[in-house]
Amino acid sequence: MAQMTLERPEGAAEDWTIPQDWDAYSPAEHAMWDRLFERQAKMLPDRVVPEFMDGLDMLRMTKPGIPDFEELSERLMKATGWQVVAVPGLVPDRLFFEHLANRRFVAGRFIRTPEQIDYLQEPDIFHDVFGHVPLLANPVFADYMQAYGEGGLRADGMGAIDHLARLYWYTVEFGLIRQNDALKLYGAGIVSSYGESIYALDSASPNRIGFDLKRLMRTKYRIDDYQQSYFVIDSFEDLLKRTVETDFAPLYRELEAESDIEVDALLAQDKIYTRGTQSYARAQAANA
Ligand code: HBI
Ligand code: FE
Repeated sequence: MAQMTLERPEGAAEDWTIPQDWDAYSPAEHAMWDRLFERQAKMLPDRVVPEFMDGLDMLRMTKPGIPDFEELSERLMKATGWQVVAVPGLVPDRLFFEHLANRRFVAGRFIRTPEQIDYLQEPDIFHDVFGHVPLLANPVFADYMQAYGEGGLRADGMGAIDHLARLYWYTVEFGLIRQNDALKLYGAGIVSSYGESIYALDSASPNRIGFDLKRLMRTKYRIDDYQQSYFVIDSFEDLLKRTVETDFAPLYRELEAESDIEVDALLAQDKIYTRGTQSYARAQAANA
């Protein structure tokens, strides 16, 4: 998503990191984390890719309260060389890529309020840490996230961030995976959302399309509501292979010459798992 110019917030370091200041969290903030965690932990086990649950366990995220980034990073570092650093909110794209390329995952330190429990504009600590961090303990996905950061730095130099951002959106944030002929969740934006964890697998409304890099990078996405299309990968190994083996420079040139694809469109060449009715999106638009 094209970003307004962000100003470095008061007190943030050159790389926009801030102390997590774990001792400053209130009991209410810890309780909010526990409430969100319990709701997801109850409903995810047979929906989410098993590697996600393995990551939760290995990182001891199952213990109550907001995770302490220092403890989390110590375990994560041993597993895949990643660490979690606190930032005040969205950081400029280039910096975001820098952090990923150096195996640093930037996470908001704030947590949503009870009024925001089912929708908030900016990623909070539950989205970032519960949604994104468990899979960073998986070596192949950890490599993919670093490769994405390196790719982002190159894309920045070619004015191709918007196309590359779609890859992040439709995999890291809202990706689905096929395992033994069942579809499972792995995208952080889905697994950190109660409603979308149900909708993304069970609803007849959205399209579910086999991963195709170029097709995906032409496809627009929703930032304000559930996705109208999801892309399905066959494995993290396959996702990593398809991206690191691609020379993006010619791909970006081809993309320049091709039109965007609408969020609800299906193409003749698509490998279609679900031809969505888009009934949810239509109902939302009617009530808007
Ligand atoms: N900053 N803190 C933070 N978290 C993100 O997920 C994030 C960001 N900046 C940019 C960004 N994501 C996306 O636009 C990337 O695809 C570039
Ligand atoms: Fe995210």
